[in-house]
Amino acid sequence: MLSSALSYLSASRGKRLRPQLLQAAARATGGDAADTLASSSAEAIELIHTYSLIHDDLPAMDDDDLRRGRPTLHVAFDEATAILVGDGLQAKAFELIGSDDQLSAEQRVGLVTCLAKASGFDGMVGGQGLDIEATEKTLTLDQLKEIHALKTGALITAALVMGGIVGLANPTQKNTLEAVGEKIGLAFQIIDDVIDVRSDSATLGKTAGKDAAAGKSTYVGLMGLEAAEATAMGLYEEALGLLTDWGSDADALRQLLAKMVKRDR
Ligand code: GRG
Repeated sequence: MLSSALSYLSASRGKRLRPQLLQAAARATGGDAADTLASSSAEAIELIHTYSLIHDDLPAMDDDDLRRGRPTLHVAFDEATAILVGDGLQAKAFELIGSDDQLSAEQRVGLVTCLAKASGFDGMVGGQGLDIEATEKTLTLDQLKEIHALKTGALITAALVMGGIVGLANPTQKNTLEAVGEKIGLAFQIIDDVIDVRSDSATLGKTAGKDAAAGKSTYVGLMGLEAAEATAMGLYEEALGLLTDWGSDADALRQLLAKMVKRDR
């Protein structure tokens, strides 16, 4: 059963933004060789992201039946399978990094620690907990930002910082990558709310309008559509501005930042 569920998952890939970000940050700081070296970490972060979507779709969480244009895993199989696949993907992520002998021991420890922190109580899981608590409550903009910084932003920031670890970034570069991650992570989430209103389920590959219908605060609900979009674009410009002094090795990263905000799904 688990292997059929894994085949089902691999037939419906998402946009793979986090692995692309990680590899682009590795290239920006360590060139071509670092991009190649980053492949295990890139795969690992996508596994964590995929696990989070599977668990988020479960009836006890967001209870959704459509993801990446197909029935969610617990609908196509059953809840026990979806829980186990999520758990297994999470463990596999750390195994991939820990067993990559092309990376130094120091890099592996740094990568595992960064990914674990961003996924756990101080990151994605903590944000998901706050998000569940906030259902049916009207939040302030700052409260919404705090939830999304943890739930969505932490993993996006980790992708950039992990790329820096593989690329042997210096402390200044690492700080810049972290700051870029915070800005683009928030912009990405705001655009998610914008396209959730503008788009339909067929384009999104997931149920459109779900958050507002479930009584959740959204950026569009709190700010209005145009202000939300303008805020996201402003954050994107700020993120890009942080990379002004970076050379052509950062071009792939710049292009990805644009892709994260100029999207319709
Ligand atoms: C269950 C521990 C746990 C956490 C779930 C990430 C998350 C936390 C929930 C997902 C809810 C959601 C739809 C958030 C909006 C932003 C987001 C993460 C969108 C999905 O990411 P994409 O667009 O998806 O990169 P693809 O399918 O392209 O990989």
